[in-house]
Amino acid sequence: MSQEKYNHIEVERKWQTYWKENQLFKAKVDPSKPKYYILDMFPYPSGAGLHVGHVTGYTATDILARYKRQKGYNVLHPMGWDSFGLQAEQYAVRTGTHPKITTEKNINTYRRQLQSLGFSYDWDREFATSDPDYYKWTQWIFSKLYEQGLAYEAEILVNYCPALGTVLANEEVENGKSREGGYPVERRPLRQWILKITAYAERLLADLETLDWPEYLKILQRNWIGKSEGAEVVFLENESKQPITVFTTRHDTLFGTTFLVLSPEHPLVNKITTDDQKEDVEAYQQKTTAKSDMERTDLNKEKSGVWTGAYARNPINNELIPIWIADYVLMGYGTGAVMAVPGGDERDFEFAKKFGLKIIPPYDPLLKDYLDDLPADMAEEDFRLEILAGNRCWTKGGVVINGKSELFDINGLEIEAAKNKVADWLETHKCGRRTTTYKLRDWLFSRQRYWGEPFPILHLEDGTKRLLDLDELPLVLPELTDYKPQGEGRTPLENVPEWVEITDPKTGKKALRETNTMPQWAGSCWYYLRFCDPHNENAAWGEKEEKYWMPVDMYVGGVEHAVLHLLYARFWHKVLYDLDLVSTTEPFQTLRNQGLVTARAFKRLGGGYVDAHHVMKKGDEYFEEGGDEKLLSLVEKMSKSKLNGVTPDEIVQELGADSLRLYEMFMGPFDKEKLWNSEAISGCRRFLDRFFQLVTSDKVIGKEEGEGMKLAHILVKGVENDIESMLYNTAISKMMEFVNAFVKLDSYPKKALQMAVQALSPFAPHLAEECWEILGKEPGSLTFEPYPQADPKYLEEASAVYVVQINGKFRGKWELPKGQSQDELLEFVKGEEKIAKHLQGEIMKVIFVPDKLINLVVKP
Ligand code: ANZ
Repeated sequence: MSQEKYNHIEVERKWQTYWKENQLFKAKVDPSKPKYYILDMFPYPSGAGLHVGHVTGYTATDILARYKRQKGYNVLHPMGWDSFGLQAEQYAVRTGTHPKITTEKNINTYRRQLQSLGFSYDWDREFATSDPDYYKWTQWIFSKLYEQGLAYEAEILVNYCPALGTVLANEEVENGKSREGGYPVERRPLRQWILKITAYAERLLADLETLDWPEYLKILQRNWIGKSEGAEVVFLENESKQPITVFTTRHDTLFGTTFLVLSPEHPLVNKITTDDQKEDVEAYQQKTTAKSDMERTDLNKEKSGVWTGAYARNPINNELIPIWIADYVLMGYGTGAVMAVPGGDERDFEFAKKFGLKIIPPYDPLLKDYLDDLPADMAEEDFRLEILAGNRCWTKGGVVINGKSELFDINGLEIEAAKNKVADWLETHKCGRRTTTYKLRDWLFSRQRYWGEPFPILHLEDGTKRLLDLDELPLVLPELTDYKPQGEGRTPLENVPEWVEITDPKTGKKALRETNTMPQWAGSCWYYLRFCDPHNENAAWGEKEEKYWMPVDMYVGGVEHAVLHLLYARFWHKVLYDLDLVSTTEPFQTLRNQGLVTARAFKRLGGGYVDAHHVMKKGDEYFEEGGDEKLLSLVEKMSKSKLNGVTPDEIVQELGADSLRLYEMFMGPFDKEKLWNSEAISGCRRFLDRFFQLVTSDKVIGKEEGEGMKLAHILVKGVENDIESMLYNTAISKMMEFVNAFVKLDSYPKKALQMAVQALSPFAPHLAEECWEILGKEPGSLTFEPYPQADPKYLEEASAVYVVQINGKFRGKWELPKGQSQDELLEFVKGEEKIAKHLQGEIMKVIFVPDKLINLVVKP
C-alpha cells in the first residue's frame, strides 16, 4: 500500500535543516567549473512581509538555480535587503518607530519567510544596504564618481514634493506626481548633488544591443535616453547681432521657418526683449515657472506665448522673422530654442494659427504618403491644395518646395537629401553644424531625508570641499530621534549640530558635513558586486571574485524598474569599468521580468476586500457569500493587495511550501500577468500527493524497462527544454501528465521514478529530496546529482502534434505523447481554456485522425 499523503510540515522542516547544516548552497569560487550567477532584484523589506507576488519571481530563479546545479554549474544565488530609502523611512514615520528598528524587524520576517519556502540562497552572503559595512563602500563609490568629475553640486530647478518633504529625480516623477505615493510635485530652485549620467548616454544606449533583455525593456530605456540626431542652426538677432542657436531634427525645413521660439527661461530673452514687450514677457515668464515639463509639453493643451518685440535673420535666405517665447519649448532640451516651421510641425502650426503668424509649407506631399491621412470626405487633390496653401500642417515630407533663395536651392529634394544639403551648407558657412542631443538629464542624487547614506564630503570654511578618505569611512548616519521630513528643502540632519559642525581632523579647518542623504537607488546600484565578495573588509569586492562571478547571468525582477534602478546601475557599472574596477561593460547579461500577480477582489463599502472566489453574483450585483452587503469590483496588483488568506505563511502552513511554489509557477507563463486563485493551490498539493503515492507504492520494481522508462525519458527531456526557456507552467503540465500515465502502469520502475524526482526537484525540492531518500539513493541530498540525460531511443516518435478544430476551424495544436485515444484527447482538450470556451454547445460529432487531428462539431 502506498502512502496517501505526505506530511509537508515534517518533510519541509527536515530538508531545510539538512540543507542548512550541510551548507549545500554555499557558493565558492572554483575556476574548474563553469559559473552561473542568478540574481533576484532584492526586496525592500516592507512591514507587510513577503507577498505572493514576490514568491513568483523568487521561485522562478530558485528553479533555475537548482536546475543549474544539477547541470554541473557552480551557482551563485544570493539574497539581501534594499533597506535604505524613502519607503522604509515612511513606514517608520507611520509606525512611529525608528527606521533602524523597523528595518531589522522586517528583515527578520522576510528572511524567515524566504527560508520557509526552501529557496536555495547562499545565506552567508546576506547583507542590507543600510548596514554601515555595506554603505561604507557605497560612499566610497560616490567618492570615485566625485573624483571623476561625475558628481557635482548645483543650484537647479528641482522636482520638489511637499508631501514627501524631498526632491525627486525625473525618473521618480510621473505625470506631475511622485511615483511613490502619487503626491503632487512642483518645480523650485534648490542646491543639489547631481550625477553626470548624461556623460554615458551614448554608451548606455549602444550597449543595450549587447544584452539579452526583453525588447520592450530596451525600448523603454532607449526612449528614456532619447537620442535625436539633427543640427544646430545659428540665427542672428537683428539689432544686437546676438547669436541664437536652435536645435532641430528637421533642418531640411529651414526655408519654412517663419519665427523662432525661445523657452521663457532662455538667458537671451531678457537681453533681446524690447521695452514695449517687457511687461508682457516678464508676466509670461512668471506664469511658466510653476508648470511641470509634462504640462508644458502636453500636445493637447492650448498654445500660449508672447512676442519679444525682436527679430532674427534666417541665415539661409536672410529673411527677418519674429522671436517669440512659449512654454512648450523647454530650457533643458537641445538649446532651449527652436526654429518654428508651422507648415511642418503641429505645435508650431497651432501656435502660428493662434497668433496669426506666417505659414510657408516646406513640402509638396507625394500622393503615396498622404493617402493614409486623407479625411474620408475629402478629395485627394483638395487635400494637397490645402497643404500647399498653408491651411494644413504636413509633417511627412515629400518634395521640397519654397526651398530656394539667392544663396541656395533645395527644391525638389526629398527629406534625407535636403537635410544633408542644408547641413553641408550650414557647416561650410559656419552658421550651424550636425549634432546629437539626448532627452536623458543628469541624475538628481540628493534627498532631504534621514534614512539614506550620508555623503562622504566636508564643506570647509574656505569654501572648498574635501572628500573623506577611505580610512574615514563609513561616515555613519547619526542616531536621531526626530527623523521626520522637515519640509521647505531642510533636512533632518541639519538638526544635529554636533554631527554637522566639526573641525576637520585632517586639515584642522572648520567644516560642515553635507546634510542631504543619497537616494534609495544608491545602494542597489552595486549590490550585485558586493554579493561576489560580501565579507571583504579591505575592498568593496575582490578582483578574483569579481572576475569569476560577473556578469550576472540571469537577473529577474519586476518591470517597474525599467528606467530607474536598471539605468542607474548600468551607469555606475560603466564608471567602475572605466576605472578598471570591474571586468565587464554591463552588469546584467540576461534579464527577465516576472508578470504581475493580480487578484480579482471586491471592495466592501465599509472597508476591506473579499477575494473573488468568495463572491456571489445576484443579478448585476455582487455580494459576499452569505452576506447582503453590495460589493464593488476591482482588480488589484497583488503586491499591494490587502486580501485575506493569501499570505505565503498561511499557505506554507496549510499545504506546504512545495505546493505554493508549484502553484505560483503553474498559474501561467512566468512573464505574463496572472490571476490569483487561492483555491487552486490544493490542486497542486493533490498532484504532489499523487507523486508521493507512486514513490511509496509497492508496485515499485528494480527493473529498468518498459513503458515507465519511456515516460521518464520523455519527461526529463521535456522538463529540461521547458526550464531552459523558463516555460515553467508547461514543465509542470508535463509532470502532471507523467503521473496520469504512470499510475496506469502495472509496475513502476524505480529508475524511472528517480528520474522523475530529479525533474520535479527544482520545483518542489523538499518533497523531491524525501522521495529521493525513499527510493534509496544515498547519501543525502540530490542537489548535485547530475540531471538525467534522456536516451534518444525513447524519444523517437514519442510525441505527435495534435491539431484541434472546432466546426472545421483551427483552434490550436498541442504536442502530446503519441497514441492518444479519441477519449483521452477529448478529455485533454476540454481542459484547455482556449478550447473550453468554444465548447459551450453540445458536441454533435467527433472526427478523429490518430496522432494528427481532432475536429469537434458543436451545436451553435
Ligand atoms: C524644426 C522642426 C520642423 C522641428 C519640423 C520638427 C518638425 P525630438 O525628435 O524629440 O528630438 N525642439 C527642439 N528643442 C526643443 C525644446 N527645447 N523644447 C521643445 N521642442 C524642441 O524633437 C526635436 C524637435 O523638437 C526639433 O526639430 C524642434 O522642432 C523641437 F517640421 O525644429 B524641430
